[in-house]
Amino acid sequence: MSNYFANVPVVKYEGPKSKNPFAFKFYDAEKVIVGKKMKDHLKFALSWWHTMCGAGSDPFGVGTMDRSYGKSDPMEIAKAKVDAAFEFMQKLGIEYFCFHDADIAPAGNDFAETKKNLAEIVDYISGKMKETGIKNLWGTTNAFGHPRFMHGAGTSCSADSFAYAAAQIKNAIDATIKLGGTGYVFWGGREGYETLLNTDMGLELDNMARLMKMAVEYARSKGFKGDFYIEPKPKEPTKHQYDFDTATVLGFLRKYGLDKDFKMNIEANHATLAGHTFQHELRVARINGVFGSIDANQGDPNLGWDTDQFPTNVYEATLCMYEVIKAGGFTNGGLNFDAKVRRASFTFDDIAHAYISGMDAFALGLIKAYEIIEDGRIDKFLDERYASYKSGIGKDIVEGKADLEKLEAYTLANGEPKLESGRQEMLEGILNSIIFG
Ligand code: XLS
Ligand code: NI
Ligand code: NI
Repeated sequence: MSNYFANVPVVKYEGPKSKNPFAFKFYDAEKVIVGKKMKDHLKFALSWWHTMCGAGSDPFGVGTMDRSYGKSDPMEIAKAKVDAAFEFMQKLGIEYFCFHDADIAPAGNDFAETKKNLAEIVDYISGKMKETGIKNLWGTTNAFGHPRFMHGAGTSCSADSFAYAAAQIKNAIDATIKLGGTGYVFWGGREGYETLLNTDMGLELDNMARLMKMAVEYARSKGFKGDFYIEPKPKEPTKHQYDFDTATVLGFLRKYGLDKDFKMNIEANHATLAGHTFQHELRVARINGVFGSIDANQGDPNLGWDTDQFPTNVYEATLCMYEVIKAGGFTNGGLNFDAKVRRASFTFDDIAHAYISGMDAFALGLIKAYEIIEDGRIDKFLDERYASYKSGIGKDIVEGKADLEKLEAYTLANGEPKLESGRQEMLEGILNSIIFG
């Protein structure tokens, strides 16, 4: 094993009283909770882009972190990143990783060279995976960073840019299949618009669907059995992103007949950018049978952009895990930390602290979500709140045995509805008593 994270030991569970910054306080990987190990409930994944590549630059300043791992040749840097990534995952007990093609291998002078670089690094990663048992959660392509995608990729006005994106997707799918990934993500980085004055929205959406269909057909023809995901986000980098939120994406998938192959990769900070809660997005996915995977992070309520902070908010994590449990848990998906340390947290130690805090927050979230379910008061309240649909006229409505005339007759006979309190404050108190009790 390499030793890039020299101060970081193999991180162990020491319990809530531990003051060791390099120990888990709540995440006890092997502990069985309701029939499954914590690590299998949570399926934590490392995001290659933020963790191995992100150097801390922002619109006002250059990077503060050296991510060259002591090398200068781009392919050597890429291999050192692989060594460092596997060292980090082994030390933290993280069993999955997620990547963009561009994070793992450098671009060459032309597409053929880029393709060759990617294949070489994929082989190198493959070797490390065999040695360590670490797995790929999902892969994707970066079709938003390069100037050739300034107008979008699948939604570009340029058919050549569309073709280039398609070529990248083909190779990123090959890489994902080679690495045994169980998912392939579409995050519509620049699939949106800045102004409708220059945008043929209808053609752009049709083309985006065409590209996704091509990806599904190609991957399935190569034996890919995993899930495709769309990762909704309402804005940033474009003013309006087409994959605005889960509900919008569902409409798109159904219109183009893509709903059998695609699920959602829900990102916490994207949910809040869309004016929703994280739990809302998860709930919409769950009730529509398209819950797939999670990009775990958090934003800052005072900042209106995708700050991608490591998630430490236990309320959010608890309500998230409540939805995950109700959705039946993860199958092909998992919890990918699409999160980055702050610019001033520039040491390798900070990355470990960040993951430890995030993993502990979600471990607590898992424990507390099961406590909510075992306690039963919230689920019981919910059940009783809708009891009027279990018998009488409510049952008729649900079973399709009521029409407007019947309901008019019912109303004439029964008069004003008798309503009950929604008890929001009481329920919030129950939640607190479970989280802190
Ligand atoms: C950006 C997205 C991105 C995707 C992968 O906001 O979260 O990181 O997860 O392309
Ligand atoms: Ni993301
Ligand atoms: Ni994001």
